[in-house]
Amino acid sequence: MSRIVTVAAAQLGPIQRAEGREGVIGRMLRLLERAHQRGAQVVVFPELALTTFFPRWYCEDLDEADAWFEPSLPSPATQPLFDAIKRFGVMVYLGYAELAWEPDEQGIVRKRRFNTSVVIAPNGEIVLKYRKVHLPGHAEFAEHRQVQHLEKRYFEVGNLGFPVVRAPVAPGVDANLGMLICNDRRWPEAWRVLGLQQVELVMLGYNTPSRNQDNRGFEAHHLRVLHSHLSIQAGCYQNATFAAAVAKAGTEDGHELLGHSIIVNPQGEIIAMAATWDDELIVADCDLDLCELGRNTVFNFAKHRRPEAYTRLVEQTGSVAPAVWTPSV
Ligand code: CDV
Repeated sequence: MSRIVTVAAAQLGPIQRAEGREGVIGRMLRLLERAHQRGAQVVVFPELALTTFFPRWYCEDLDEADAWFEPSLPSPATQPLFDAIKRFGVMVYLGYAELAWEPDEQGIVRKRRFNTSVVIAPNGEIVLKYRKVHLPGHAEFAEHRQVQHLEKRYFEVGNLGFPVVRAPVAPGVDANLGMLICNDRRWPEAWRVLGLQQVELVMLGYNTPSRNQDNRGFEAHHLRVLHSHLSIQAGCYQNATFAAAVAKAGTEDGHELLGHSIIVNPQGEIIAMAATWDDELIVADCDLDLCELGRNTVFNFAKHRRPEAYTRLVEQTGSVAPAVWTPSV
């Protein structure tokens, strides 16, 4: 019997800074209802799905940014989403800004902020939580940039690793579920940690500007989508997994975010893609048994991996210049 799960990528169009949670949740509820009507059992929303992509805005005092964060889930604002999840009986990936009071590395309980995603079960319980590891951007106001990208200011590096869990996703079908958030998709190490746990469906949300905003070199506009898709397709192929990669898209607070949300199979093929920069649903049937081929052949990790040759990967962060060869005569 095949293990088919119907997956929906629920792309969101822009969320303006002035738009309140209520408006956003209303849009998400409409997408959830349509996903349910189209038979979806798993619905994936973008990174930081409840607000504008606020790391483009500088706040001197971090506490001023608290309105963009969720101190609990469900919260009064997100309760309607949890109610709809139960009503439609779907599983949901939700990206949000998490405010947590918890001990730091010194054991001191303090206010902590993470760029987080959760998988919510059809009964409303949290199945799995992930906190973004690869935080792009900078922590201080950057004069050279036209648009700020202050993720390193607003968030701490995620401290939950890259967890994978096996959970029921459809009648009679359990799946190995993992998560990434936006910039993580560009790092093969992150995918491999999921692959080493036999992940079968990677859910990931993203907010990616359609131009390189660093202003320190030229990157052609059209390469932005290529690099996003290339990373996701390679991650799926090399780890024999499906992925649903879901964008926030369109002109948000005057700045373009690329859309092009995709669902990818374990061969690395795009099997569904968004065509707009608006709220849009794409749906694909994913037969999880297709993960077996790669996992048992080319990417049979137990047979072919050589961790003893990979020590640099965990012992070194930045690259170093290689040894220099010079001709003997
Ligand atoms: N939200 C992100 O992580 N965005 C990054 C941008 C800054 C390049 C990304 O990798 O898409």
